[in-house]
Amino acid sequence: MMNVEKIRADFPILKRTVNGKPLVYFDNAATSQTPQIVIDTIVDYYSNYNANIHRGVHTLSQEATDKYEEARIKIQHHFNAKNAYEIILTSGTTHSINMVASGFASLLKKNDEIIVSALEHHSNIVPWQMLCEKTGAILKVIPMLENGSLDMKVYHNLVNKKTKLVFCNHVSNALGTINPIEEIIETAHKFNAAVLIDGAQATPHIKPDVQALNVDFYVASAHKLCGPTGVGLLYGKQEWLEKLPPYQGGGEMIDTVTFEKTTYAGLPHKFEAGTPNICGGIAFGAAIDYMNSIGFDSIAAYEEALLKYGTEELLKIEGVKIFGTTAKKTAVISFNVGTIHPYDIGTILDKLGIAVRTGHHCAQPIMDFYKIPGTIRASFSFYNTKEEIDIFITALKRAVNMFS
Ligand code: C6P
Repeated sequence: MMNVEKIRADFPILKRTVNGKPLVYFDNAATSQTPQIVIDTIVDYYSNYNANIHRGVHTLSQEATDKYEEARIKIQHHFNAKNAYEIILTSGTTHSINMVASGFASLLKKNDEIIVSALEHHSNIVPWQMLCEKTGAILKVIPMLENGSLDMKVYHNLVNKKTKLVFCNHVSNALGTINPIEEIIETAHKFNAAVLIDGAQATPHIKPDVQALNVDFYVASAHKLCGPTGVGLLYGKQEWLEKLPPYQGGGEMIDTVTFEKTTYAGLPHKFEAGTPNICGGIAFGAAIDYMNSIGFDSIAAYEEALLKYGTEELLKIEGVKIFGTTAKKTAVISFNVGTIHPYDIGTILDKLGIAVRTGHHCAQPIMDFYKIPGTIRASFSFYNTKEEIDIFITALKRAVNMFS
């Protein structure tokens, strides 16, 4: 059993007020809050061993390098990657996807096919459209169904021997749907297509095992799982990372440089040009330790109870329509109330101390599917409580009354 009061005490921000009311933070899918141990790790880095890594023989540089590489190993173990050098530290999910998309420009030819799901964040759509413009490859879409799941029958018909790559999120940010990524990966592999899974919304709730999934690329951002912003990972199978060309040229990604020819460093450095977010990487490791100290089974069970309670209470309010109603979903509730604009409700909730996200959630194709401008999205974390849901429901009723 999780001791939520004890966990809440780890997060200094949860003690603050907003507009004179205790903060109720239900915007965890946008970014999670930061526990003291991660804040302390950041302070410790800048107070005691701030230095550039892989470059110096001096003590501070050695200490920073050791901590950074220790973080990479923590991340490797967390995702169960076979090798630490298959973990590329990036600035986040968006950066990781762009790295792979840019690399595939040299592997695709005209009329090759790549497949995207209808449930994607813009980060997992736009880089691929740019890739298609460059290469003449064709983008195919797995459609979605009314309940927010993917139409897997269509997927099975879309994959064929022209398919080179399939990319899909593990969990939809706008709806919370957990996608059948095992089936997506297995089917793609029958046709030798590579698969990239966007784990930005799954990693706060689920511990992915990249070897068991047999996935080719898995990407995520630290800031969604109690780490800092500006850091994330690209996991890639060794054979794929070796096939892809470097994303950027610069310091630390080379083996030798002359004006005639440059040879590149091995993995992971080939993809880590320039000074990385050293402190961020180390703090990412601390965040993973923190999440594991709570335990992903406990997190999933607790958040499921919050989701169930929140959904039941919300549906008692007249006019509420929830988008994304699959049985397998994370603790995200995307909804509207009658014809009230989501932004209007979000603004009033903020006046009452409650943080939710409103709008299209960087997933406009999903909003177009439902023919709505956007939704109100309440996304829960393991440090939220049923009491906070009660406060949210009372506030929402007040907001709705103001508009009816
Ligand atoms: N979604 C949300 O409120 P970055 O910004 O690179 O850390 O993550 C981008 C991203 C990619 N894929 C998915 C599924 C995501 O949810 C996100 C970020 C936030 O839903 C901010 S837009």
